[in-house]
Amino acid sequence: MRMTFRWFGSADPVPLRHIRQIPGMAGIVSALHDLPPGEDWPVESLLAQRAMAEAEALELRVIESIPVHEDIKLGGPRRDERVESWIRSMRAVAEALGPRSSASGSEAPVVITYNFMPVFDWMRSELDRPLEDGSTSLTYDAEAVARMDPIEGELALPGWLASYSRGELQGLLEAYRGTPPETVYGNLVAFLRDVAPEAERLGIKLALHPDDPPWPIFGIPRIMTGAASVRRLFSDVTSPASGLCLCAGSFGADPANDIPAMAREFAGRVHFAHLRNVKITSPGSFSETAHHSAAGSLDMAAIVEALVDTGYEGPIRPDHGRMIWGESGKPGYGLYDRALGASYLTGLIERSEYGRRRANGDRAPV
Ligand code: DNO
Repeated sequence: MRMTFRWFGSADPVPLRHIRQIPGMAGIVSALHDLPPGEDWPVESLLAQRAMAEAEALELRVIESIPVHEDIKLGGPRRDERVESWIRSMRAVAEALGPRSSASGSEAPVVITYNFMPVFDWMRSELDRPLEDGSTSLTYDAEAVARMDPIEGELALPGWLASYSRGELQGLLEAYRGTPPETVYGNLVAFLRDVAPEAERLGIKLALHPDDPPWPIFGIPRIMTGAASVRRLFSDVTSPASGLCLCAGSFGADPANDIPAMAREFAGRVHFAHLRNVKITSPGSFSETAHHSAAGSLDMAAIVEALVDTGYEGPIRPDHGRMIWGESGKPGYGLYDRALGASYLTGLIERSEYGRRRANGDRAPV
C-alpha cells in the first residue's frame, strides 16, 4: 500500500514540505481545482503539479477528482460531448502523470477517483462541532439537514469541485427530483462503458467514490450506497479498469455496511482507499472522529487487515481530520490530525503485514 495525502494545489495552506515530513508518506492526491466540470484538463497544468510534488520527493499518481458533469449523470442533451471531454481530461492525466519511460513501467498505475453524486458531493450539517476533547470535527445531523434549504443555504464544502449558482441549483434539484434512481444508475453504467475501455488502454485505474452519506439527501437520488450497489455495478461493467474507492467513512455511516467484508469481496477492484473513522451518534446521524477504532464506530484494524490479506497494493489516504492544536484551515483537511491518522494507519499496516508473515511461517528474527 502507498500512503498518500490529499493536497489542494498551491492555494492549500498545508505546504508540500510538511506533507513530506509525515512518516511513510509516498505521495499526494490532487486535481485541477480551478477548472469547472466539463472543461478539458491541460497537460501542462498537470505537469506543473507533478513537478511541484516531485520537487518535494512526493509522487503524484492519484487524481481526486475529474468532476463528472451533471449532464452525464442526468443523461442530458450534451451528455456525449461531456463524456468526450472527460475522456480527453483522462488522456491528459495519463500523459502527464504516467511513467516517463518504458524503463519505469514498473511504477504504480495512475488512479482517477470520481463520484456520481447528483449536485452535491459529500454533505455535512456542521463543519466545526466541538468534541469532548476540545477539537472540532465535521458532523452530519439528520434533523439539521432536514431543516436545511439547499437553495437558500450557503452550501459549499471544502473539497467540492463544483458549486452552483442559485438558478443552476434550482434547475438541477428539480431535474433530479423528477429522475428515478434507476435512471441515474443507468447513466453511470453508460458512462463507464464509454470511459473504461479507454482507461484500460491507458493503464488508468478508475476509482468510484461512494455516496457520502450513503443515502438520498434533499429528495435527490444517491445510488452508490453499499455492497449491493457495488456488486451490481461490477457485474454490469466488468472492465478491471473500473473499480472502487473504498471510502470507509462514507460507507461506514450506514451500520449495515461491513467494510472489511467489502474489502475482501471487491479485492482486485479496490483501486483506492480512504481510511477514516466515523461515530454513528443516532440512526442517520454521525460525527467524524480521530482515526483510531476506539474513537468511532469502525474497526479500523479489521479494515486494514482485510486490505493486507487481499494483497492490496494501491494508494490509501487518511481522510478528513479534526481541527486540533489550534490549527485553522480547510475543515477536514488540516495537517495535524490527518498526519496522526496517516501514522496510525502506517502502524496498522505494519502490524497486519507482520501478522501475515508470521502466519505464513516466516520465523525470521524480528
Ligand atoms: C470528501 C471527499 C470527496 C471525494 C469525491 C471524489 O472529502 O472524499 O469529496 O473527493 O467525492 O470524487
